[in-house]
Amino acid sequence: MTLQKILKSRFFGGELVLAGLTALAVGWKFMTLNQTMMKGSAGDPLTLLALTGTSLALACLPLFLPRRFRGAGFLFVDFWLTILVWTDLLSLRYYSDLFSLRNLGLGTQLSAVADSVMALMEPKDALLWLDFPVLVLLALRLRKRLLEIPPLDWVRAGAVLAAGALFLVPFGLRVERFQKTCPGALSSMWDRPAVALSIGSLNYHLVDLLSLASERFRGKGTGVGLEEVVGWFQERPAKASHRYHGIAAGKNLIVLQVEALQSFVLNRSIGGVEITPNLNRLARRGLDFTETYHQTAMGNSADAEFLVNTGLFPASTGVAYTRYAGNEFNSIASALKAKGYATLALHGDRPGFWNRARMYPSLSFDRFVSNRDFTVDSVIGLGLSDESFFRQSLFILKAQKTPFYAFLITLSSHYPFNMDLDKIPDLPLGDLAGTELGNYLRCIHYADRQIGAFVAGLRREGLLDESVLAIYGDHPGLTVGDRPDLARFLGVPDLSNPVAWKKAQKIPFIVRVPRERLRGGFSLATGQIDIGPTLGNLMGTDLQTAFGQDLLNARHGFVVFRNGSFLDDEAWVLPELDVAYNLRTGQTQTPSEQPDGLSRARRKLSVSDAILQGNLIPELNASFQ
Ligand code: GP9
Ligand code: MN
Repeated sequence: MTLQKILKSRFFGGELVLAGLTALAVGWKFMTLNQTMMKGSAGDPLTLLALTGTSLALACLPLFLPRRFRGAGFLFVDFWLTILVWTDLLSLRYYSDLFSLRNLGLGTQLSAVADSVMALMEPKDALLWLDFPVLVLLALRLRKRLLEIPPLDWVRAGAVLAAGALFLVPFGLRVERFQKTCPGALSSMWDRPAVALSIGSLNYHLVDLLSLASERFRGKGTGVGLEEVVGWFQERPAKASHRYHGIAAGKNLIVLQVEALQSFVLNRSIGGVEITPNLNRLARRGLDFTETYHQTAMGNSADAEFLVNTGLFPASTGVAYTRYAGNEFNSIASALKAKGYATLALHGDRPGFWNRARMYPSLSFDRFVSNRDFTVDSVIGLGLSDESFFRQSLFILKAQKTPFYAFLITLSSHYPFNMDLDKIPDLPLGDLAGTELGNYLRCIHYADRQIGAFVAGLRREGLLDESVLAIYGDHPGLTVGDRPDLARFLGVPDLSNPVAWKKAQKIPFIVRVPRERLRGGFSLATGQIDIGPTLGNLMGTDLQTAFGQDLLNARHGFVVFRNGSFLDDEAWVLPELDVAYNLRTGQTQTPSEQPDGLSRARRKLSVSDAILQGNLIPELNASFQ
């Protein structure tokens, strides 16, 4: 049958050809997008099939329209999907990231980006629109043949629906396979390009749309309204004292978030070599919070940043950085900005990772120095080596208008700790050589050395005593598989007792106050959520909507974890398991010994969730006035 005949045949009316062409055009564009991100990424047969299937399913949608609108329907589908591909391309050029519907609400940031959009366009982008003249011609032709097109009847609609569902089968299979190989990646969306490379860029957008739609459908479920949120803050007990308030007011604030830094490495040696001599010195001469626990959930590094900078809990599902970048926040940066500080975040990875490029403006960072801005002269693992990162960051801070708040996030000590081992110095690891723990110790030793060089640089430039320097670990790096090696290293029989393992996962939190005016060890239970209020106190600001406490003016520690468990200075309670542990002995005790803690913990989480889900910070701020 010739094309002419096909076009003329009644059943295969031109509309099916048009649907096929639309699918072909759309599929080709998204495949090109995949190829742009990484050559060969659309080569996996199932990914290819899933991409084609989804394109066909979307191209079927106009067939449900009344016949006079169908031609326009195909153009509509092709037009918006082409816009989507183009937005992705521009977003990749600007953020090294893909577009997400979740970032649609970031109107405030649009003006900043708008100027660059024109600059980001490239002549070859015109190729994306090459199919349009052909489709327009065919659509017009279809319109002329209106009467020959079958009207939308139930049988026909059913057939189209069945075909569409069939086309989506490879999508379902691909997503299922991805979820098995990379659990949690779809709900946290920490690296959108990585997801799109695996399942296909068009399918990534479909997942993005479906997850957003299902959240909206399920609604905002905390059951806690604004009045209750305001009430919770009003009823909050006042601080016990105001010691050291504003002791570093007007000074710079430099916060270092160190990748996978755990506290067991401090004050330990291996083969006669001190693992973290620089952190040890800082801890000795500064404020050292020795009982600090990470509170991160699905968002790892991003959750740590979020906890510290906003004093809110991580999102109950998904990740605050990728889900709520459109919200308004009170943060360390917003509080200091109000006092005339310049605010900047520095990190040697792609700006789109963890949605940072979108989240930082919402956290009131004026500037984000990413691998786009650094000279990427040496790479370890995921990005710029810590050595180069600190060397260049020092240079940037030196030129920075003061006072400033600089938030630095390191990268080289990232799991699995073996990515570029030849680039970092060895340690006399003995029988730990080649193990994950051994590699971890090497990475941490390397990170410590770079921190030492950075601190020496700050001193040389006259910045050290003009700044508060805070350092903490974002989350543990070692896994359960490392337990036997770690027990041997620590010289304990085993770490299978939950309390022993919980403690082995503690992170450091160290603060150096200008001229080392404050020193001391603090053993109250500390969480990352306490870091913002504690630094705020030293800087003379108040983070009114933070859930943590200023540790310099607190009598007792209280740390709530995202899963609803919590600990104080005595016990660790896991309500879901109906068990509690004495933190000193590791023995179990009944959770009912902590009745207040349980309701306090629940309340904190639900009020924080209500703020996040309802974007309540503006109303809360108004209520404080
Ligand atoms: C990526 C880095 C690592 O930029 O922050 O993130 P993580 O995998 O630890 O969340
Ligand atoms: Mn991390």
